[in-house]
Amino acid sequence: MYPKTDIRSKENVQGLAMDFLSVAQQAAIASYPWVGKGNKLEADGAGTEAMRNHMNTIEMSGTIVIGEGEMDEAPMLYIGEELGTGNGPKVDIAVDPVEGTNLMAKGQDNSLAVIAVASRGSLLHAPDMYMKKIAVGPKAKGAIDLNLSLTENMLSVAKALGKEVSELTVMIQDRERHEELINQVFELGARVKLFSDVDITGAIATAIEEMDVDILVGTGGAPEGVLAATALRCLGGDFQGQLVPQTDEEFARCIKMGISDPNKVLTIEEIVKSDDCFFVATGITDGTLLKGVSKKENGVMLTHSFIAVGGKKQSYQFIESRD
Ligand code: VTB
Repeated sequence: MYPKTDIRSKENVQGLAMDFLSVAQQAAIASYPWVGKGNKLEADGAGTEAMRNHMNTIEMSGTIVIGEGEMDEAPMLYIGEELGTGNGPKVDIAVDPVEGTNLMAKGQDNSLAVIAVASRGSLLHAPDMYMKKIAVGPKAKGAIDLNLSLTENMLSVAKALGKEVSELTVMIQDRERHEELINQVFELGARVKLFSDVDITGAIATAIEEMDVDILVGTGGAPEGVLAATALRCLGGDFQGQLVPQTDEEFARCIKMGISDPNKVLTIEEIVKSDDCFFVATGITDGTLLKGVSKKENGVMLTHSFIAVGGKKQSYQFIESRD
């Protein structure tokens, strides 16, 4: 029999991975009725409620460090909310019950339910603001520096990968603020892969060979940055992030959340301080990483999930499940 309780009694965070896989699956299934219905709030509410209910049954003492709100904004999962039975491992939890809410409300591809879990105190408490990000897969670990230009990073990543710089593919969110980054890719004769939303998928793609992406770069949400950094830590890739507080108020919020130098470039080890972590995602709508939820005969719900666990193995799995 699977020695579930033994793993937990050793306070092993990773022993919770299968429980959280189920949390992500249930959140995706709960949001499914809202796909393409133009109602972001209902979709988010359904996913959130499913996550909360399932997380509360898990033998752990969990604290939300990245959620949907920064205060008690019920029904959203809020930062500081405590979940689980109170027994078992003490963990930090980052969630996005519906990542890509706009996409899913419009019935478009690439929305996901995502969760990152790590031992207590090891995830950056990122405020909901922009973060500059760069991500690469395992072969280019150590070859990135967000203090340098994208051109310099591309030259260094190409060298690490043993490729010509013109052979690189760089994923960038299709936004006006990224015009300068996109031009740098073109000037080197390399390829961009622009996407509308969900930069977590782009970051993960750098660590999965079949997805043919070498670098993810751009400015997106800081919470999504922590989720992506956890995935890459598990996959053996690399990630750097720099918060971009745009007002005095945002700067003050960083300080309040314990970030003493909000303008500092943070390494993956500073964003996710432990290998005792894991990342789970379940597709809501079809996407480049995962297929979405679908309803089969007799009401059976088919889901597709991705799970990566930190530590020595740095492995990942794709899981198809019928519920
Ligand atoms: C970013 C990105 C997310 O929304 O937060 C983006 O990290 C918001 O960017 O993955 P804009 O303000 O330019 O719309 C996502 O794409 C989806 O939540």
